[in-house]
Amino acid sequence: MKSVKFLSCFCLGIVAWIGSAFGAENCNFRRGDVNGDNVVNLTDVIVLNGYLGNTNITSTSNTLRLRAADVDNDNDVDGQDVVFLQDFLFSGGPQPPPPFAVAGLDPDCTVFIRGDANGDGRVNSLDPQRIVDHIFFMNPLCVLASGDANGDGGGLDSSDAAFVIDFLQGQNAGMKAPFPRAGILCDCP
Ligand SMILES: [Ca+2]
Ligand SMILES: [Ca+2]
Ligand SMILES: [Ca+2]
Ligand SMILES: [Ca+2]
Repeated sequence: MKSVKFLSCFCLGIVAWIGSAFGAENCNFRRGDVNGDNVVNLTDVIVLNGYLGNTNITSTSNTLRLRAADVDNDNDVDGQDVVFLQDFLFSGGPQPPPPFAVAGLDPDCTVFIRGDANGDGRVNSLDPQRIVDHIFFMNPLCVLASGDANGDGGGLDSSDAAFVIDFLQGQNAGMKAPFPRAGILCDCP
């Protein structure tokens, strides 16, 4: 029954994704640009506060760009990032670490949440869609490990999309770490 259910979800997903399948995700970000509008301002503080105030990991609201939300680059997303961003914007504090002046990729360690394939800080119905987008439509995930929902060592396939669907339906034990708090993937030399 589980495989039938997954196939049903899978086919519905294919229809839903077909329109956006060829628009590759832009993985570059500016640290502190929490809402991804390429400007770092008060709106980002508000969005970050909204995210932190809603601790429901499966919520479809209060999402953000998780990598940009680690404003102080300490590999976690928490209240300290709000303080850092406010200090920078309004009190002459230091600017966020790179990438900041110009959008780019994280030069050292990238925060991610397992199962949060689209990097919006939540694990919800958009994430199995994003995994299939990666597998079948050549739209690579920005952080490959985020899509390895079943935690089988980095392999990414349709079983990871199924794992997220089962998780959302309360039918498995849930994700391995990092989850629900962000963890890190280091590409350091
Ligand atoms: Ca912004
Ligand atoms: Ca942080
Ligand atoms: Ca997500
Ligand atoms: Ca996997």
